[in-house]
This record gives sequence, C-alpha cells and structure tokens, in this order.
Amino acid sequence: MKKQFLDLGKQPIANKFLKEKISNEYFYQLGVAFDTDTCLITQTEYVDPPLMFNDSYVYRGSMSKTMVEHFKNLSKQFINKSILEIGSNDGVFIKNWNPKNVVAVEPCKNFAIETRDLGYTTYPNFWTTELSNTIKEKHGHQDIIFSANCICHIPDLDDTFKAVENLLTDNGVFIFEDPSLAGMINNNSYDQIYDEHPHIFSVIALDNILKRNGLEIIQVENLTVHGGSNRIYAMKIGNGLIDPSVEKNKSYERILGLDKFETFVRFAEKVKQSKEDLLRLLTQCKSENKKVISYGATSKSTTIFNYCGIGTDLIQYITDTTPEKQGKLSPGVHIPIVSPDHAFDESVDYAYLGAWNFIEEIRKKENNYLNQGGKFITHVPVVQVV
Ligand code: DWN
Repeated sequence: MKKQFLDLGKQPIANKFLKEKISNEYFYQLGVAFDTDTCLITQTEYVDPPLMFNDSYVYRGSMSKTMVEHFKNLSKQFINKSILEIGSNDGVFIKNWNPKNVVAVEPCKNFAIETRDLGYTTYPNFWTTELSNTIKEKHGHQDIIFSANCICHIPDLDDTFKAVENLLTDNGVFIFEDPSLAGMINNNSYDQIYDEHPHIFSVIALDNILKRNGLEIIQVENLTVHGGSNRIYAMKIGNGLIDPSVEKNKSYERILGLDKFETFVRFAEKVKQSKEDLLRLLTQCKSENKKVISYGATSKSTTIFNYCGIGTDLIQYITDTTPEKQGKLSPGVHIPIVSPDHAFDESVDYAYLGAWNFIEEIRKKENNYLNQGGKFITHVPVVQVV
C-alpha cells in the first residue's frame, strides 16, 4: 500500500524545454509515497513514459566528463564480453565497446538512431517482457545485462525484472546503477524526484522486488556519481554467492530508517525548510541587486524551480553545455537557457548549482570565476553559498 508523505506540487515534464511559452504546457501533481509492502519510495501516480522518452529527448549522458570517465572505467572490467544495455542514451557507455559485442535498447528514437548509425544494434523500444522475448529469439540468452540511470525510470518494476530474468543465462549477471535513497536522504536532495524518476531505490526495497521476480542481489557497490548511487549486481535466485556488501548496505539503511514511513515524514519537513531557505537567500541576493543565474539546466532543477516558485524574477538565466537545451526555456517557470561560452563570466555574482552532482568537475572548470569572487549557491545538503 502506498502512503504519501510529500507533495512537490504541479510539475511539468522535467526535460521538455520549450522553444517559446505555450498555453497548454503539460503539468502533473508530483506526490511521493512509501510502499508499505516493499519499502519502495515511489510516486503516487506515474507520468506516461512516451510523454518523457520520445524522439526529441535532450539529456545526453556524455555532456559530463565525470560520467564519460565513469563508464570508460567500468567497461574495462568486461574486456571481451558481450553485453546488453537497457537505456543506452547517446551511447556514453557502449561507445567503449566493440559494436559486435553489444545489443542496446533505447526508447528515445533520436538516440537509438544515433547509436545505430555508429554500428550498434539498437532496439528503439521500451524495456518489456515482450521485447526480451524478441531479443532472446534473435540474440539468445545474455551473460551480462547492464543499465545505468534507467531502471529507476521505469514505472512497472515487476515486468522490468521479469524481462531481465527471462533473458539472463543461469550464471548471468544483471548490473544496474541508479541514485540511492541513502544519498537522497543524507543530501536532502529531494530534486532527485521528478517525472523520470518514479522510484528512488534502497537496497532493501530492491531486494524485495527482485526476489518476487526470481532474482536476488549478490553484491552492492556504493558510487559517488549523481550525489550517491548504488551499483547493484543481481543473479537468478540461488545461482550466486551473496557478498557481505548486501547485508552491510541493508543494515546501514535500517540505521537511517529507510524501512520506516516516519523517516520520510521527517524528510518532508526538511524539504519544506529547504524551500524556505532557498527562497530567502535568492530574495536577499535580489534585494542587493546581485546577478544570479543557474548552472546546468537539469531535471533536478525543474523540480526545485517549480516546487519553490523560482522564475526569472530570481534567476536571470540558466547556462548549459547541451546544444539541444540552448535557446530554449526551462520547463514550467520558463527561464531562458544559454550557452556558458557567452553568459558565464565575471558579471555573474552567484550561480545556483542545478548540476550540484558535478560540483568537483565544475569547481575545476570554473576556477577563474571563483578566483574573481564569483560564488555558487546550492541546497545540498543545506542551502548555502559555496
Ligand atoms: O537519470 C537521469 C540523470 C542521470 O540525468 C535522467 N533522468 C536525466 C538526467 O538528470 P539531470 O538532468 O538532473 O542530470 P545531470 O547529469 O545532473 O545534468 C547535468 C546538466 O548540466 C546537463 O544538461 C549538462 C549540464 N552541465 C553543464 O552545463 N556544465 C554539466 C556540467 C558538468 C557542466 O560543467
């Protein structure tokens, strides 16, 4: 049973950047709930996936050096293996592989075409049991099924895991990584919740849901990317040795209270406080005539700006390196997005970090800005100037 603990208000499609203001922009009510059966943190209602993932999806994994390096390093572990990737995006992971060893699945057709053109077999479909049957017929069972920042995007987890179980060899491993619930609670990063993230995973919840679909977690790696993620290794039940990292992570999560509804009621209070603090800081900057912009037109900042009611009165514009986002307006609050090449300079007093998860990469890159007295604002883990 889903018990709601947080209401993040009316939200637009997080990655639907607009060419111009439109009167019929799509909004949905973003409610967040604790599932008492599995301990899953999940949305009260899900947005229909084709509204988010279609032929004009704009998020490119390869826009950050950190992620390009991250996937390059991971690929080195699997030399000479074959792999199936669920949600291959612009190919940021598979580009490290020989195309003959890869089967990719990517429902955003603009990216599916891009990776196909590079020679990778790419199915332009959503991941379902039906698709896994088609792939099984054409390519046989798979030894490694990989997915990064994708499984938490899929509303129907039971079908997702059944489809994986259906396609894995008996000794096959399903490896997937997504932002962790522990990371979100520790960082107070409620902006991890938006239409594309219908769930935020704890190891406890994942193991419950995997098990009812014939899979179990055999190992967990804690990653620093995206504000704290977990890489989960799962196999068919009974086919692998269970590493101590599984129980270690679960007991840490129990210490954080991730298996209890009350924990999230307290989290919701902190979210409200964070909103008040951010609005107070931005309003103060405005009253002092400071120039405030935002750095990184992220899905996360769509949640923040729409929940807090932050528009061009408080943030003049957003800089982003993604060509497909530049020249557009941010979803819901319609802040203009521009290239940092011309708009991130010494005239900026404060830059709110929409991409706070890349703070180290950004700090290095923007050394000059910082040395000239420019400052960043973040809400993670508390609202502050850094
Ligand atoms: O799961 C998801 C994650 C992995 O990526 C998706 N649902 C969508 C997306 O979420 P996001 O938009 O919150 O992701 P990022 O990775 O935090 O986005 C960073 C954005 O900032 C990109 O548009 C690129 C931009 N950027 C920039 O302008 N300058 C990034 C860096 C590092 C920079 O220096």
